Formats: sequence, structure tokens, C-alpha cells
Amino acid sequence: MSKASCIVRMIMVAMMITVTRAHYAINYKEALGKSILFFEGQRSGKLPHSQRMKWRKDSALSDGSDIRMNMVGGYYDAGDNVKFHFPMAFTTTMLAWSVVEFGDLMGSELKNALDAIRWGTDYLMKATNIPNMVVAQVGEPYADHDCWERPEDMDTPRTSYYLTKEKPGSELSAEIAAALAASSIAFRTTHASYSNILLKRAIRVFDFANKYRGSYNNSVGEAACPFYCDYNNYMDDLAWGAAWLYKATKMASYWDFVKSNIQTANVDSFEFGWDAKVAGINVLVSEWAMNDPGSAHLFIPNADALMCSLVPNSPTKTFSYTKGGLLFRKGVCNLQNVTALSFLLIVYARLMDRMKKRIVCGKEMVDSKRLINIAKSQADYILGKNPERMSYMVGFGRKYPEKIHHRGSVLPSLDAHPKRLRCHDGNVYFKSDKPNPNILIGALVGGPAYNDSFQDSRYNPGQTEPTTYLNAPFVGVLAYLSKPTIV
Ligand SMILES: *[C@@H]1O[C@H](CO)[C@@H](O)[C@H](O)[C@H]1NC(C)=O
Ligand SMILES: *[C@@H]1O[C@H](CO)[C@@H](O)[C@H](O)[C@H]1NC(C)=O
Ligand SMILES: CC(=O)N[C@H]1CO[C@H](CO)[C@@H](O)[C@@H]1O
Repeated sequence: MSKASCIVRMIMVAMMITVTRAHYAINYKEALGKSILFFEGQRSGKLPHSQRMKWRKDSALSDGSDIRMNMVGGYYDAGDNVKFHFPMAFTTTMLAWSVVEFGDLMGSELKNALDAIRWGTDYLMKATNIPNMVVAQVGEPYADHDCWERPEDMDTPRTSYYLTKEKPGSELSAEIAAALAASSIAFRTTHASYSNILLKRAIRVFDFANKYRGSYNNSVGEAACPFYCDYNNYMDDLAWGAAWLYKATKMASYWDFVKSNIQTANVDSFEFGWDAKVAGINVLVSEWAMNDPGSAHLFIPNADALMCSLVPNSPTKTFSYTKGGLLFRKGVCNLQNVTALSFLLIVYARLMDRMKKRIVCGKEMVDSKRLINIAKSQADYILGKNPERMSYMVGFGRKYPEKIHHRGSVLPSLDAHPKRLRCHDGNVYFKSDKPNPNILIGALVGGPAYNDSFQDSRYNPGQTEPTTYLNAPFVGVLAYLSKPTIV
């Protein structure tokens, strides 16, 4: 350990103390509402009357026609207009987990959260409508990325890519199974028959994923990878799908599947995102594992180690924190790491609370409150308590990113400019010095650099591009923080 990193830690501890004393009032409830509203800005397809983000209009109304299927709907993943089903399914799973875990704390936002899930599940049902076939993606990424075009004007090829027995994709199919199973739990009390339909489909899609093994890397090829490659193989996704199916069905065979496959899936248990699921599995199953002495060792030590890896002055800390206190991993779009891991911190802390459990991280005894405080410090940083004194949620707080890398937000709405804007007609808006005309309320962006600085520029997508999988876990985090008793 270098001296410099010790100094960083001391500053951080000092900062946390000041922050607690200051009682900086952040309106988490408002942030929760906005984090869900964001998903309306990413909607593809025919928009309903209830659409609140009015500057968006219908788009991609013939998706699926090339394969004689109805693939209208779903979400654009980020600032472009492709529908990548691997991250879309993970987004839906995380929205559903947010409701399963924190739905009772959402109050009036629960309905909006369920609508956001349903926009995903209705579409994933279409993608899995035919047995032994899964539609993997709609849109040609190279052609799409070449244009700076509103989704409403899109004229790039809307090619549909799909998986079959001969060209399987176990990671993608298993993630869709996870999304449908998790959503079936989210809808169970309010929409029982829909919930049953989702669960039946989840079971069928998981069977397809498991029986015909292979990576969609190879089956879809360069339309999917290099964009959303499955870097760490599909065993983690299969175990994740099985874990959600166990939670939804309580059928022992799914739990057995998780237990017998977790070790081959154990690539990186400190990462959680659209590709890497092991950290999420360890937390999701921890309650069952704690009550199943024979299998606890497969999950609990890894879940504990993940928590310790996030504790700033723990000797096993593997994550860095910026001087301003933000969890940081190398690469682009850092906040996706932060929101997903904050979610796991809170879920595990709540379990520790119920089980009266503490963890020893080196010399520190870590309790649930400590983990909650770490997650809260991350949310607070994102929402404005940071060296730049800005919020990284669009439309929240006094100052927020105004030049986000997002086609719909940058280009004038059809209301303001009804005439079609073709592929390169959008470049002048991209290059403009003015803030984006359409505010994509609630969008989190990639976030600041390691020195806590942020360059609000459309040329800087690593920092200014929003994505659905960055927001989805934050919905759960904010639901938890918005409950009235939290200090
Ligand atoms: C998918 O492709 C990426 C990038 O080439 C590679 O790193 C990864 O190992 C591949 N995954 C599988 C499961 O083949
Ligand atoms: C902070 O980091 C960014 C990105 O690496 C860099 O462009 C910028 O110059 C740095 N700012 C300072 C003050 O060091
Ligand atoms: C945990 C997590 O989401 N990790 C992601 C962190 O960001 C990198 C990209 O910079 C992703 O590859 C990881 O999946």
C-alpha cells in the first residue's frame, strides 16, 4: 500500500464525518421518481397515452417485420437507437429486483416502477414468443452509430438477429429467463395472471438456454460483439437465471443447479453488471444459503468478501475511491459499477440486519449500518455531494449534465422540428455549444473521472452517455433511501 492511498482514505473519513454533521438534505423521493421517469425516454415503439416524457414520440414501428415477427417496443439501451436484448434483459431484471426488494417503500412510485418493468417484459415476451427461438437484438449497430438521428426518424436497417438450437446464446437466453422470473415475482400480488404468464415463459426460455449451450458472441457475431460481448462466458448467467427461477418457483432443482454450477461460473465475484452476475448471485441466494449449512460455504464467504472489498479502510478493499469519495473502477461509464454495487450493499445489509450478522473485514467489525452508509455516500455523491457540486442525474438539483450523449435529447423534438432529419442532418446539433433541447429527466450518466472532474460534452460519451442498466439498480437504492426513517 502506498502512502498516497492512505492519505486519500484519511481525507475520505474526514469528509464523511463533515457530511453527517451537515445534514445535507437530498430529496431521495424526488430522485426516485425521476430515476423511473427516465425509462420513458428510452422507450421504443408505440407510446401510450400515459407517456409523461412528451418530447419522445412513436418510433421503430415495423421492428421485427424482416423476420415476420412483431418486435415493436422495448428500450433503446443508451444514447443510440439499437435494441440490444442482453443489457435490456439485465435492466429489466434489476428493475424487477428493485421492486421485489424495495417495492413496499416506493409509495406512489410503485405503479410507475411496474410500468417500467412491463415495458421491458411485454417486449421480452415478444422476443421469446416462438419456442426454441430467442430474438437477440434489433438494429444494425454500425449503421446506427454512423448516424446522429432521432429514433423517430430512423432509416438505418432494423435487422433482427435471433438465436436457435443451432445458433444458441445461453447468456442472453438465461438473462431473459432471469428478467421474466424476477418480474413474475414483482407482479405477483398486483397482476396475478400476468405474473403466471411470465413465469411459464421464464421456465421455457431457461430450458432453451441450458439445453442448447453456446455464446451469442458467436451466434450473433459482430452485430452484438464488440458492443455487448459476453466476456466472461455464460455459466454465470445460467446460474443467475436458475437463482431467479428458484426464488419464483421454490423448485429444488433450480437451487441445485445454482449450487452445482456456481464454482464454474466464479469468474469475478467483485463485479456486477449486464455481463458479470456472480456477485449478484451471491447476494441474491445468501438468505437461502445461510439456512442451508451444506451450501453456505459456496456463497457466503464470497458475499462477505465482496462487502469487505467495498469498505474503504478494510485491508481487503479492492476498489478505489476518488478523493471526493466515489467508488471507482477503471474504464468507461464508472457509475454503472457504483449503482449496481450500492444496490448489493443495501440488499446484503438488510439481510445482515435480519440475521443479526456482522462481518469481519481485517480488523474492522462491519455491521449493516456501515454498509448502508457506504451505499448512501455513493448515492449522495451522485446526487450532488461531490467536488463539482453537481448532480449526475439529469434534471435533478441545481446543476446537472446538459450536453449528454443521447440522440433523442440532443436533437429537437418532433414538436419543435416536425420535418425529418436524416442520418447526418443531426451533426449540427451534436456540434452545437448549446445545452440539449430535451431534458432526459432522471438519466444518470457515466460520471466523473478519477480526479472527480467532469467534462460535460457530447464528445465524451464515457462520461455523458446514459444507459438503462446504469439507472435500473439505482431505482432500488433510491427507494430504500427515500423511506422516511433513514438518517
Ligand atoms: C466473446 O467475445 C469476447 C471479445 O472477443 C471475448 O473476450 C469473450 O471471451 C467471448 N466470450 C465467449 C463466451 O466466447
Ligand atoms: C482530471 O482527469 C481528466 C480525465 O483523465 C483530465 O482530462 C483532466 O485534465 C484532469 N484534471 C485535473 C485538474 O487534473
Ligand atoms: C461492476 C460493474 O458494473 N463493472 C463494470 C464496471 O465498468 C466496466 C467498464 O468500465 C464494465 O466492464 C464492468 O462490467
